[in-house]
Amino acid sequence: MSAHLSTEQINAFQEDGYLIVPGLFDAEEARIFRTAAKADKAFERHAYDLEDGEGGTANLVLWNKAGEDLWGAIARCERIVSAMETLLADEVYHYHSKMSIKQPRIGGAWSWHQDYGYWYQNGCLYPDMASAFIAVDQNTKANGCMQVLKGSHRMGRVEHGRFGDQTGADPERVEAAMKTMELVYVEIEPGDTLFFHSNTLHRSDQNTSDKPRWSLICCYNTRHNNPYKASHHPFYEPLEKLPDSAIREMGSKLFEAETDFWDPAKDQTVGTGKG
Ligand SMILES: O=C(O)CCC(=O)C(=O)O
Repeated sequence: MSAHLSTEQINAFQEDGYLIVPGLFDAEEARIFRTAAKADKAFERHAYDLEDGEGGTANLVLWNKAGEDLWGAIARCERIVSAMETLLADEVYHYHSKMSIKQPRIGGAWSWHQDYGYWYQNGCLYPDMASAFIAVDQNTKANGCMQVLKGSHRMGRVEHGRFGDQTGADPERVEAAMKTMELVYVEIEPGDTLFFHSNTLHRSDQNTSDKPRWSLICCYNTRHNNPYKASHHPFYEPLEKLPDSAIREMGSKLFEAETDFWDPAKDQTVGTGKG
């Protein structure tokens, strides 16, 4: 599928704060993602736990550099990067990627938050940032698919922190927003992609099913929004785009050799572990 977004798709992203592109990656590419992800022991070794406070545990594997491997090829592919540049109206660079893993029955929930709620702390002046959430497994309500609050990016950044026993966006604001904005469950098939703005409120439930829910999330910042201070995510550096065909070519290459995984225990800079 080409990277070209229609005017309707661009308008929908601007209006709603998200855009779902079914089949952005075809069945063969989706099969490569799933096979490579599940076979790669690096994900087991580098995954860290995020307790959801309700008895579940979400796992995250995070890396900053989009390298010369399959995961780098996805993050750098023309299809995603050009779409991001269209949606954010500037050159973009790779801010980080992460594999969000919810194991069957125990995979944890994510509470309501905006990514910019956290990325703001990293010295990014503008919310001109976005993510591409690519389904590796089928994402359903039962296995804890993403939920977005349609149009919530237009609220601007909501205060984030610890509120009672919850961490995330201010629950009073979220509750008010939920009265006027539509809650959308992003049930998608492998290879389908959700583009979402960094101020879009999102969450997901625990995985109560027998099926895993793995999703790859590639996050981008714009060149004009180069952070004014150092954090656990990078400053602007030009992203070398790859042709879409690189995904199939890289499919068989090793993952870990190229990837500089982030370990929260070894990093003293500000960071919540939530990406
Ligand atoms: O994987 C999910 O369900 C949510 C992940 C997320 O919100 C995040 O990484 O910021």
